Amino acid sequence: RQKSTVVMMRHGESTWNLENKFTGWYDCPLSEKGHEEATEAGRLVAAEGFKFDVAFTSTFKRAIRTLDHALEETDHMWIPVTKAWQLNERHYGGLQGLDKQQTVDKHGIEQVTVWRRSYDIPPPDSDKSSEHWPGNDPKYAKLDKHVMPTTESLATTAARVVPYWQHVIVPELIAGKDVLIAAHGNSLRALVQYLDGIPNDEITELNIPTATPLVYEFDDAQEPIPQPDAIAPLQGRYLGDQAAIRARIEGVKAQTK
Ligand code: DG2
Repeated sequence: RQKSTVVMMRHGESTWNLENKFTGWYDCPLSEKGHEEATEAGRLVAAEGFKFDVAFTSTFKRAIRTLDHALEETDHMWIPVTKAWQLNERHYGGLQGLDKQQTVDKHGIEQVTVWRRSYDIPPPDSDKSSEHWPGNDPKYAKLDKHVMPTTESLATTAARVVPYWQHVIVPELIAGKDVLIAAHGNSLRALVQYLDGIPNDEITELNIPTATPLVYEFDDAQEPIPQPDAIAPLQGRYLGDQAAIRARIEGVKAQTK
């Protein structure tokens, strides 16, 4: 057997995506449209006949629900699912809960673009007394508080996403398994930056649309095989109407103008 498949997707639109708020580790649900998008994403995956052996998602209900829709539509509700905090969205620090456009109005587009998309400059810290610090969340009570972030850049997000990929998901590929992942805009940016070798000064331009399946095939050395119709710099291909996908990507960028 030469190839393994990984289909990854960002969750469908969340209530805070709809309200245009910085979300990060805030655990908001999918919006009504988000449920529909996730169901549609599952149908696209089902239409191509993909089979999966294991699935991974974050600890957030927007991603978990998205995965559920995809598992249901592809008739894979039976496979093992791992919910890993390492796949959580990048922590947005002191920006969590703020309106993205109002933040631009206050701090300017340059500063907000640095916070949203720079490689290694994190947003301002969140307060450890606030509800936004995961160390105060009973969900993470059994984890070492030292690993709980007060803010994260893409670089520090990658420092937990990439080792999780290498130590937990790659062994599944080596065992010949096909994998489904539902995660987040920035945790997936960190992952594809690693998989596709995207330079730090180019990852700033990459935006990942909601609930759009992204298909990677891996060779027997677990290296991605460039897919036809991939949108550079990605080697994986998005499923669905390519013009609509490009419009969705632009929509993510336009959340701050
Ligand atoms: C969004 C990404 O995360 O926002 O944290 O606000 O994927 O969980 O909806 P997601 C957030 P941007 O970095 O695109 O502003």
